Amino acid sequence: MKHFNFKASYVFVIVFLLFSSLSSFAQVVSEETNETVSTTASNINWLIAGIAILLVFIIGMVFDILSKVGDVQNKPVINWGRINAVMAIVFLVAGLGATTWEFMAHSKLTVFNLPAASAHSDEYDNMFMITLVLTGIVFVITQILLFWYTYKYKENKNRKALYYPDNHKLELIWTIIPTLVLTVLVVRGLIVWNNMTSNKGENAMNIELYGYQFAWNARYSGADNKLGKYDFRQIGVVNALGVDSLKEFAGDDVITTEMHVPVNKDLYLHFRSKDVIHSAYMPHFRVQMNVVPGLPTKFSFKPILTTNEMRAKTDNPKFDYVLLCNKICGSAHYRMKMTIVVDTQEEFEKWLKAQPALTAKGTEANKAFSFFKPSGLASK
Ligand SMILES: [Cu+2]
Repeated sequence: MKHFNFKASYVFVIVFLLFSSLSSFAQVVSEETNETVSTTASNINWLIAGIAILLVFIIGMVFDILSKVGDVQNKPVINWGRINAVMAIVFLVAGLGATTWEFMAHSKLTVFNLPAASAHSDEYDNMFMITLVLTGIVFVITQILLFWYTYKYKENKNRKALYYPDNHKLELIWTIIPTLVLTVLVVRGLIVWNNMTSNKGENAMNIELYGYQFAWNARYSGADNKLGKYDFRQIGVVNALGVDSLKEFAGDDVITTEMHVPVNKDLYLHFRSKDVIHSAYMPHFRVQMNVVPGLPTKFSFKPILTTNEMRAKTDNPKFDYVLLCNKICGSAHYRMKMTIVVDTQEEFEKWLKAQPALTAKGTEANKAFSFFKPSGLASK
């Protein structure tokens, strides 16, 4: 920019004036409707707006004077081209430095530093890292080129811009290479995803996770390993999940507020929401699934480390696996959390037997049940 355009600064000031006065006006109106709020805050807002407008005016006038001085001397006082070029390099170095720092500082806080806690964790992490490294390399190269060329080709009176409308070879290269790379990433991702989410067969234990504002319930399928039917019309104070306990398979179902799962056992999770869209997120197991009203979703996984083993490995006696909601679903979304306890087989069976089933008959059936002996399913 050769001269600072004073007309542009006028437009900027008018827009700023309009915006700040409108927002202050809105604040005053909203405060007048609430008598308990004092007008001090709105007075301060007006003061800040006034000072800001004054500052913009003063800065605009200083640049205008400098540009006029440049006109008189026939030599610009401020070399905007050079300032822009230097700022590009400053931005590049600071940006890459900040990115590196961000990765070093925050990667220590991620679950990637903990041992893999589910059977599919390694495959998932591997895929994540490949994508991160590939996109990271492209990110660094493109940022360096972008800012370096901004610096290299800064304004120069002795240089004329080259008219270079298109280059088919270049466009083919930057279309085909990303297409091939993305195809490989997406296809591999699909294979891993299908493998992760598919039902692992009859031996997988069916558990339902029921989300609502703002908590979770787990429902175990009991001795028959089949979740009983539910009906939203039956949801009420007593029957929070709307499970029809008179229907087939429902009597032995167990509803809990803490989730216990046995280690090294395939689990088949069924997600259901009562009200809005939630997202069941179990970061240590690399599991996340949307929980949508009216649309049951599913996910399967196998925990491979018990809570106690994880506590020993991480040297953190307070460690707990968690189920979080990863979708902002309302005012208390942040506390929509449930503890997950990964037990040994014996511990889990003992815990489950201590939980009451929906009906007394179901409790009897569960007492004689062992999840790890499908042939031993109790009935009579
Ligand atoms: Cu939620």
